[in-house]
Amino acid sequence: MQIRNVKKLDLLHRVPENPVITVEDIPFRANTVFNGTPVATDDGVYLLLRIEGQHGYSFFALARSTDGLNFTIDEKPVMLPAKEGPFAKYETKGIEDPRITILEGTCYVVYTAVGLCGSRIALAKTEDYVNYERIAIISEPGNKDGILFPRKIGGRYARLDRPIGLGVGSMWVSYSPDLINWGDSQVIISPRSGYWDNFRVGASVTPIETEEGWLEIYHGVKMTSAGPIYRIGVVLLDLDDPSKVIKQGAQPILSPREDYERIGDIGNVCFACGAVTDDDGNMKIYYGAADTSICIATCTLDQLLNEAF
Ligand code: BMA
Repeated sequence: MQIRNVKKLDLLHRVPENPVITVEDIPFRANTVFNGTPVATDDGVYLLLRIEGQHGYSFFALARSTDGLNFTIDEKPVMLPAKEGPFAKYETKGIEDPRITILEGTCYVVYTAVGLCGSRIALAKTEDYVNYERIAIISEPGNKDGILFPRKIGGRYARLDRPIGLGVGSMWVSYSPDLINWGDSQVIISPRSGYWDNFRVGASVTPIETEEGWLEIYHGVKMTSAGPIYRIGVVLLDLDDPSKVIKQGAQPILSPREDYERIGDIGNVCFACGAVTDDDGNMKIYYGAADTSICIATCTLDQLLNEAF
């Protein structure tokens, strides 16, 4: 059933142009496009897109926009799974779900390297959004949804990630002196029994620093007899010690309801990979819908801080 008026059901507002990027916008043959991570540039907003090719594995392409809404996609992919060198054996099944963080003036991309031994988090950087330099694989297998914090915390670099322990996906924080060696890992939030995020939780958007704490927009998965449902929620973390939860939204801020979120290669998925906030606090949250298209939902930072908890 298609709900006619979803406006009152979710805190986030879908833009009427949704889906803003579909596979028909890609200038080469592909299967789907989803889970793009945005970055505000001097030219507007760029989105590093996850594209799944028709061969079945994922890689990245670049979309450019002056208004953050209408995008043009570069003619060729910008980052493909490594075919040689030390990364190759960890990317045989593709590269997925990039997340951009600007840290100390450098654009870093944390992505999931998928190989025969499982999923690992990898780190790369770029100066022009077209050429990417791989730096290191920074986790063991069984990990994904890695995102760097935009500044050091207590003198150390920090990241969120989602290791799978005993089949349970929780959101963790880890620290590093050099972005390559990571440790002091602590769990932050775990699936909540009886809630919309009862199966898995993981970081989605680069943590947003506010006076009240780090605002993290995360994804929560509910497992049902018909399969998983991916929704978007919020949690506020202590600025000095992000393993401490200040508060967590009891309800999601966006749930799959529209056909483009319900129907696709993986139905019932709203999966954010980044947000852009302007000087007035207006936010555009970029999310993959049904693993088949890229969509945008809006709100203000104040609304998230005041109404989402
Ligand atoms: C997660 C990730 C995402 C994907 C989501 C829904 O585990 O792999 O890339 O969008 O599942 O299929």
